[in-house]
Amino acid sequence: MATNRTFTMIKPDATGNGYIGGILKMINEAGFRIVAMKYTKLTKEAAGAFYEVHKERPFYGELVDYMSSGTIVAAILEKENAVADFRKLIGATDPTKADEGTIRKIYAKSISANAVHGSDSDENAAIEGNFFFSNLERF
Ligand code: FUP
Repeated sequence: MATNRTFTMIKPDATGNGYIGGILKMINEAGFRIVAMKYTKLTKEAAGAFYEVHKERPFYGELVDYMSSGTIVAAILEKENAVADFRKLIGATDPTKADEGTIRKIYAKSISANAVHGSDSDENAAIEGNFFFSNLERF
């Protein structure tokens, strides 16, 4: 069952380049409500745990190093059909393949430093949201 919530991170390339405001503006203008938000930094261990599902992929080590290299913004977003609509808003993983007007097309540097994360299912949105925030029923 759809939860109408998704989880996002604004990644180190985007926070470092001063894109937090621009990205949050696009998220708000697309109709998402920010339920919870945190400006923080992942340790290598935390990044490794967050991306555990990609452990066997060749880019895992690089991904963990990159995601723990700078500050991030973690947030839970709410909207009808949140997971699918947010994936549409951010665009393809590789920014050279992302549609015009998507967040990654506008702000991402490369396939690894691709500006934002968006959950790929309701189940993962819940798992990823719980990784950063507790007692979500408060909101
Ligand atoms: P996405 O769901 O669009 O974030 O993409 P994936 O789940 O396939 O990948 C997760 C993260 O791994 C991406 F955001 C960036 C990184 N990645 C690479 O560095 N190289 C690749 O070839 C694919 C993904």
